[in-house]
Amino acid sequence: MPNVAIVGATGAVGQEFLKILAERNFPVGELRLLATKRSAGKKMVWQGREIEVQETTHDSFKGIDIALFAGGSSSAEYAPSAVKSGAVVIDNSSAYRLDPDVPLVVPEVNPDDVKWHKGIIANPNCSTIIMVVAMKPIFDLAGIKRVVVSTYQAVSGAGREGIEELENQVRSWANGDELKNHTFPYQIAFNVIPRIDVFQEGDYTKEEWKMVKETQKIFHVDDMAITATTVRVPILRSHSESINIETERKVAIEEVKTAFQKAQGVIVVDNPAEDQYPMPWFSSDSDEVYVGRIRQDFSIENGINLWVVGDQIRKGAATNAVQIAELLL
Ligand code: 2RA
Repeated sequence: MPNVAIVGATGAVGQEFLKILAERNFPVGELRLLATKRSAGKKMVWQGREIEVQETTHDSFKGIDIALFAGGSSSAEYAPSAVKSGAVVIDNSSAYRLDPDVPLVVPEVNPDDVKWHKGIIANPNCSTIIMVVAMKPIFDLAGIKRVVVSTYQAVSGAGREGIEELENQVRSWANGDELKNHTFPYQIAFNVIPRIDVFQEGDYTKEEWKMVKETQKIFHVDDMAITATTVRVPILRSHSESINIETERKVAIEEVKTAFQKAQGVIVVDNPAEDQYPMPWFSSDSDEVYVGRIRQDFSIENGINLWVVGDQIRKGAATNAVQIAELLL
């Protein structure tokens, strides 16, 4: 059985790794939990085993077969050491995603890309993963010419601090206290913030460029036209996305619906007559991407509109990484 290390084991994604490894009965020999110095010494119980969290160092990976990195700056620092020790790294940070020597993998979309890894496999950004799972059935059916996406991203995308900030602000508001913000640039409770991560080229944010460039890499279509607006909303842990797709070929909307019914990793919730559509409150804590509001875009020749929701911590991060590890096995 492979020996597995989790780097960033005490954070929101790290904790989800523990849950998902257990839920999916992933075979684990030794489980090594690594984190910053601050968390070292903490004890955690996983599947009846008590495990002490260790500080991540360059020597932490001896004997490890698979290293799951939860994200953050530790990846750029320690992933090369893990690879040198003989581990395969599955990395949830953005450090290696666009590196041409590193496959960027969503198992429902491009599973074969794991085959050419050289020690590191990158897990895409959460909003990208959720979008590409929903794009895949349409891509296979009719080809994709252009995508216009607007996201409604949960505070969990900013980790445990993001979740705590929203909870604290709601509590402060209920108590009549001042609302304080540290993680987000403005108050997030009862607000939406149309900026995730830093501004970059053309006044697009880093998150928006991730959705463009990562999607092109995953589908191996460098010139797929994609434009994104990414927005933080006061939701705890599922991201929602309004996706407009222009296809290469004309397809009937019924064909699209049938393709979604058969698609891997997708649950269709689309019954306007019964007022049913995906919503983040109901999709949280599950591994599938929920697709609904499937309808023709009447403003162009070959257009489709979708409303897509997925748990950011699970399919958007930890589940996708564990699925990649399953492909490796
Ligand atoms: C966010 N995409 O939602 C980020 C997390 N990877 O902030």
